[in-house]
Amino acid sequence: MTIQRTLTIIKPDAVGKNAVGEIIHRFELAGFKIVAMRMERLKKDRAEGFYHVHSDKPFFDELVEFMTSGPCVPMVLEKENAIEDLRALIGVTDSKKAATGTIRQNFGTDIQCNAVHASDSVENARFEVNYFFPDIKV
Ligand code: 3AN
Repeated sequence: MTIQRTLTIIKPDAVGKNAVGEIIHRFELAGFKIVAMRMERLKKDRAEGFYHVHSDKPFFDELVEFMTSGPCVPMVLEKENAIEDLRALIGVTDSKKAATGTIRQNFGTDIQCNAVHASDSVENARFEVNYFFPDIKV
Protein backbone atom coordinates (compact mmCIF):
# COMPACT_ATOMS: atom_id res chain seq x y z
CA MET A 1 0.00 0.00 0.00
CA THR A 2 1.26 3.46 -0.79
CA ILE A 3 1.07 6.49 1.46
CA GLN A 4 -1.51 8.92 0.09
CA ARG A 5 -2.68 12.41 0.87
CA THR A 6 -6.31 13.41 0.61
CA LEU A 7 -8.41 16.51 1.22
CA THR A 8 -11.19 16.61 3.75
CA ILE A 9 -13.42 19.52 4.69
CA ILE A 10 -15.35 19.69 7.94
CA LYS A 11 -18.42 21.45 6.54
CA PRO A 12 -20.36 24.40 8.01
CA ASP A 13 -23.09 22.18 9.51
CA ALA A 14 -20.57 20.20 11.58
CA VAL A 15 -18.70 23.37 12.60
CA GLY A 16 -22.06 24.83 13.68
CA LYS A 17 -22.72 21.76 15.85
CA ASN A 18 -19.37 22.14 17.68
CA ALA A 19 -18.28 18.79 16.23
CA VAL A 20 -14.87 19.87 14.86
CA GLY A 21 -12.88 18.35 17.72
CA GLU A 22 -14.76 15.04 17.70
CA ILE A 23 -14.38 14.67 13.94
CA ILE A 24 -10.65 15.41 14.05
CA HIS A 25 -10.37 12.87 16.87
CA ARG A 26 -12.02 10.24 14.64
CA PHE A 27 -9.49 11.00 11.88
CA GLU A 28 -6.58 10.63 14.30
CA LEU A 29 -7.93 7.46 15.92
CA ALA A 30 -8.20 5.93 12.44
CA GLY A 31 -4.50 6.58 11.85
CA PHE A 32 -4.62 9.71 9.68
CA LYS A 33 -1.87 12.28 10.16
CA ILE A 34 -2.86 15.94 9.82
CA VAL A 35 -0.56 17.52 7.23
CA ALA A 36 -2.33 20.89 6.95
CA MET A 37 -5.44 22.51 8.42
CA ARG A 38 -7.16 25.88 8.78
CA MET A 39 -10.56 27.43 9.36
CA GLU A 40 -11.99 29.42 6.48
CA ARG A 41 -15.30 30.95 5.45
CA LEU A 42 -15.52 30.23 1.73
CA LYS A 43 -16.44 33.04 -0.64
CA LYS A 44 -19.00 32.19 -3.34
CA ASP A 45 -16.42 31.94 -6.15
CA ARG A 46 -14.16 29.68 -4.05
CA ALA A 47 -17.01 27.27 -3.33
CA GLU A 48 -18.13 27.33 -6.97
CA GLY A 49 -14.58 26.59 -8.16
CA PHE A 50 -14.20 23.71 -5.73
CA TYR A 51 -17.46 22.09 -6.85
CA HIS A 52 -17.08 22.97 -10.55
CA VAL A 53 -17.82 19.35 -11.58
CA HIS A 54 -21.31 19.79 -10.16
CA SER A 55 -22.03 23.13 -11.85
CA ASP A 56 -24.70 21.62 -14.12
CA LYS A 57 -26.48 19.77 -11.29
CA PRO A 58 -29.84 20.96 -9.96
CA PHE A 59 -28.45 21.15 -6.41
CA PHE A 60 -25.42 23.32 -7.32
CA ASP A 61 -26.74 26.72 -6.12
CA GLU A 62 -28.00 25.19 -2.88
CA LEU A 63 -24.67 23.42 -2.36
CA VAL A 64 -22.71 26.67 -2.83
CA GLU A 65 -25.08 28.50 -0.50
CA PHE A 66 -24.60 25.82 2.16
CA MET A 67 -20.82 25.71 1.82
CA THR A 68 -20.61 29.52 2.19
CA SER A 69 -23.10 29.69 5.09
CA GLY A 70 -20.42 29.55 7.79
CA PRO A 71 -16.81 28.64 8.41
CA CYS A 72 -15.46 25.25 7.37
CA VAL A 73 -12.21 23.43 8.16
CA PRO A 74 -10.27 22.17 5.13
CA MET A 75 -7.50 19.70 6.01
CA VAL A 76 -4.95 17.51 4.27
CA LEU A 77 -4.74 14.01 5.78
CA GLU A 78 -2.06 11.40 5.17
CA LYS A 79 -2.01 7.64 5.64
CA GLU A 80 -1.59 4.41 3.69
CA ASN A 81 -4.56 4.09 1.31
CA ALA A 82 -5.87 7.42 2.65
CA ILE A 83 -8.36 8.17 -0.14
CA GLU A 84 -10.35 4.95 0.08
CA ASP A 85 -10.02 4.59 3.86
CA LEU A 86 -11.29 8.12 4.50
CA ARG A 87 -14.30 7.57 2.22
CA ALA A 88 -15.09 4.42 4.24
CA LEU A 89 -14.72 6.27 7.55
CA ILE A 90 -17.09 9.08 6.52
CA GLY A 91 -19.80 6.90 4.88
CA VAL A 92 -21.96 7.47 1.79
CA THR A 93 -23.06 10.95 0.62
CA ASP A 94 -26.54 10.85 2.17
CA SER A 95 -26.16 10.98 5.97
CA LYS A 96 -29.56 9.26 6.32
CA LYS A 97 -28.19 6.24 4.44
CA ALA A 98 -24.66 6.24 5.86
CA ALA A 99 -23.65 3.14 7.82
CA THR A 100 -23.83 3.11 11.60
CA GLY A 101 -20.77 4.62 13.21
CA THR A 102 -19.63 6.57 10.16
CA ILE A 103 -18.89 10.28 10.52
CA ARG A 104 -21.71 11.30 8.19
CA GLN A 105 -24.20 9.11 10.07
CA ASN A 106 -23.08 10.48 13.43
CA PHE A 107 -22.70 14.17 12.57
CA GLY A 108 -24.59 14.84 9.32
CA THR A 109 -28.30 15.37 8.69
CA ASP A 110 -29.10 14.60 5.05
CA ILE A 111 -27.59 14.52 1.55
CA GLN A 112 -26.56 18.19 1.64
CA CYS A 113 -25.69 18.74 5.29
CA ASN A 114 -23.41 15.72 5.49
CA ALA A 115 -20.73 17.03 7.89
CA VAL A 116 -17.62 16.30 5.82
CA HIS A 117 -16.16 16.16 2.34
CA ALA A 118 -13.44 13.71 1.27
CA SER A 119 -11.66 13.40 -2.08
CA ASP A 120 -12.90 10.38 -4.06
CA SER A 121 -9.93 9.61 -6.35
CA VAL A 122 -6.19 10.19 -6.72
CA GLU A 123 -6.87 12.72 -9.47
CA ASN A 124 -9.43 14.65 -7.42
CA ALA A 125 -7.24 14.54 -4.29
CA ARG A 126 -4.47 16.21 -6.28
CA PHE A 127 -6.81 18.94 -7.53
CA GLU A 128 -8.51 19.47 -4.18
CA VAL A 129 -5.36 19.54 -2.01
CA ASN A 130 -3.83 22.01 -4.44
CA TYR A 131 -7.04 24.09 -4.44
CA PHE A 132 -6.86 24.69 -0.69
CA PHE A 133 -3.17 24.15 0.07
CA PRO A 134 -1.04 24.99 -3.01
CA ASP A 135 2.17 24.58 -0.98
CA ILE A 136 1.45 20.96 -0.04
CA LYS A 137 2.76 18.23 -2.35
CA VAL A 138 0.42 15.35 -3.17
P1 3AN B 1 -19.48 13.11 -2.07
O1 3AN B 1 -19.24 14.36 -1.25
O2 3AN B 1 -19.95 11.95 -1.25
O3 3AN B 1 -18.33 12.77 -2.99
P2 3AN B 1 -20.81 14.18 -4.40
O4 3AN B 1 -19.45 14.53 -4.93
O5 3AN B 1 -21.74 13.39 -5.25
O6 3AN B 1 -20.71 13.45 -3.00
O7 3AN B 1 -21.57 15.53 -4.06
C1 3AN B 1 -20.89 16.65 -3.58
C2 3AN B 1 -21.74 17.35 -2.55
O8 3AN B 1 -22.92 17.81 -3.15
C3 3AN B 1 -22.20 16.40 -1.42
N1 3AN B 1 -21.24 16.29 -0.37
C4 3AN B 1 -23.49 17.03 -0.97
O9 3AN B 1 -23.22 18.06 0.00
C5 3AN B 1 -24.01 17.67 -2.24
N2 3AN B 1 -25.03 16.86 -2.90
C6 3AN B 1 -24.84 15.75 -3.65
N3 3AN B 1 -26.00 15.27 -4.11
C7 3AN B 1 -26.96 16.14 -3.65
C8 3AN B 1 -28.37 16.21 -3.79
N4 3AN B 1 -29.05 15.30 -4.50
N5 3AN B 1 -29.01 17.23 -3.17
C9 3AN B 1 -28.35 18.16 -2.46
N6 3AN B 1 -27.01 18.15 -2.30
C10 3AN B 1 -26.32 17.15 -2.88
